[in-house]
Amino acid sequence: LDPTLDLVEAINRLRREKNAVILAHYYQEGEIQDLADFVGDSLDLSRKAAATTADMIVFCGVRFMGEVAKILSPSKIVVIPDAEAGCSLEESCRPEPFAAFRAKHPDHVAVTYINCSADIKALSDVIVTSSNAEVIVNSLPLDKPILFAPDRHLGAFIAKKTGREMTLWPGSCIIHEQFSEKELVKLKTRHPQALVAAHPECPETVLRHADYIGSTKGILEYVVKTDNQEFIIATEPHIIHQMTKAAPGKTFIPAPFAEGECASCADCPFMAKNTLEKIYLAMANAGPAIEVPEDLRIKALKPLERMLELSA
Ligand code: CIZ
Repeated sequence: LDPTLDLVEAINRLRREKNAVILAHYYQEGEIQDLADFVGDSLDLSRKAAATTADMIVFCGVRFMGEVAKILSPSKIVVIPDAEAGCSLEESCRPEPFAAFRAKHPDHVAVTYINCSADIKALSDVIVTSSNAEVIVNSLPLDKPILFAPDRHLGAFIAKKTGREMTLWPGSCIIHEQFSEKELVKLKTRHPQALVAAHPECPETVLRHADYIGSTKGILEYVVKTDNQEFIIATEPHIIHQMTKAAPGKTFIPAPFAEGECASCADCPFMAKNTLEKIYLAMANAGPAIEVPEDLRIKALKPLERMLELSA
């Protein structure tokens, strides 16, 4: 690439020429969030993907999010800046062992977190995000036990909230898993006025110190509307970019990992693969493009549509 190229200008030109819409997750770098047409969580971004009239969807997040966009909008070109932007939760749940897990519990409803591959979605009854998991689980027939995959912390949190019996897949997010209870307690003593907002992918040992537990969107709304100046944020810290924009006078402190760990270690390494340069190239080359074989797409679409209906 020409080093003098103004990437933002070039991306804006391609956005017009290709009739593209740029979607960015809250965990993206601030400069990517600022460039996007829509910034949000995977639920809101899937709704945008399903409703768009654009010809090209540029999904700045991780691969499974682009895959959801393609499943919902198969006639669109869906590109992602980096084909290697995976997800540890997706990795933890492979189709063969998941099919065996289902087969072992034939009377259970399979409720699956959106952080998984299209193959796993195709084997599921309903998909959830952290924004709608509680509502969706509450809507399921009471006589049906539930299988929840792949995030065991989110599953345990939802089981506790809803009082539903759940068998959990043993997966977790490499980032949320590492927030340290001990360091969080130490941080709270240094900031006694700070309220703690945590994502339900965090272990229970962290959640027990939280004043609010919710999805990225929920946490964002909480810090904006709560009459307090200081918050400790236990999720991927790039969401602080939106918090600072929405509540400029407030202070947001990223929750810590274990003592001695780097300050930015809670940055998701998969989300961080996306850069302005790669966005520009993905738009110019119409790739890496997400492709989902039609038979798989139809199977994965069903539980996604069920999610959209149940959380409308
Ligand atoms: O659903 C999402 O976008 C994720 C990965 C987290 C959240 O809470 O929004």
